Amino acid sequence: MHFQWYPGHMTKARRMMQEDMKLIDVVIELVDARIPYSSKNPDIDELAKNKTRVILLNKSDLADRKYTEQWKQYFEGQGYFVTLVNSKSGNGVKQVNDVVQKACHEKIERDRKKGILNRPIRAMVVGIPNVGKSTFINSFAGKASAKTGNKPGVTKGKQWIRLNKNIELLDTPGILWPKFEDQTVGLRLALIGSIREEILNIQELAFELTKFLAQHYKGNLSARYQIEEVEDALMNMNIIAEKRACKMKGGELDLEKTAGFIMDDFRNGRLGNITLEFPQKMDT
Ligand SMILES: Nc1nc2c(ncn2[C@@H]2O[C@H](COP(=O)(O)OP(=O)(O)OP(=O)(O)O)[C@@H](O)[C@H]2O)c(=O)[nH]1
Ligand SMILES: [Mg+2]
Repeated sequence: MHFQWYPGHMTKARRMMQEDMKLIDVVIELVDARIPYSSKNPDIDELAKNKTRVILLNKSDLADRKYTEQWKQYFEGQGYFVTLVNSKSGNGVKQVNDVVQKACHEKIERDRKKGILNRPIRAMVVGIPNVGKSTFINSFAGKASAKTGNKPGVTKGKQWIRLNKNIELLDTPGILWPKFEDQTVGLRLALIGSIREEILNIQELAFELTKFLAQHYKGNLSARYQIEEVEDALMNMNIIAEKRACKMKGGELDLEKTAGFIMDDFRNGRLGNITLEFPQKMDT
């Protein structure tokens, strides 16, 4: 499978983010809890060096809780402050404030010694496309943000959104690029739907998914489609097509269509809570 990427204006965006870094205290990085490694940008470590780092394991509602906890510990072991969120429902979003306060504890203490009290922490939200940055910001900010978000008259310079009395957010969420060169990463991003559909072969994706499920989540397909699962991934796709009477005009099984609804079910959590990569394999 070949993945095409569109790095385009990447260099410029990177330079802008580098500038913005000077203005902030803490970087809040969103990763997808189903693929915390593959959805994490490698450049950010260089860009955000010397910054306090918070990782949000977003879309945790779709991931496998057991592994999400393992990923949390994994990143904590690397010095990050980590918490689980579901930005869509708002679950865990409130706790982000506490985590950010904790992460910035030293800075707050330093301020206090200098006599600066209650200066809001300045944060930047970053993450790869589609990871949920906007959803998170909206959820975190609540309704109040609209009022204070766009100050009229500020034509140049940065704009800050006051999330609450403790945190201000630089208004442009930083878009980062995933690890382009790694095809496994590409596959996993495609599986969760982070890469544009048109450039991918849906049947191949569904095949890779069913193969993975047979290895790590045996029984999930049976539960969803009421089938007897077998070892062979392609065979399972055929069985599902048969079960759903998913056929073309000539009576042949329509695997394209079958692949489509399998992927759709997966991405919407209807195949269960699934994590596609595990921390113990990422330690290299
Ligand atoms: N299930 C679930 N879906 C989520 C969650 N957070 C975001 N989404 C969905 O993910 C999709 C992308 O969310 P956005 O907030 O637009 O992502 P983004 O990072 O701002 O994307 P770009 O602006 O393209 O970089 C939307 O369909 C959201 O509803 C979550 O925690 N759980
Ligand atoms: Mg967005």
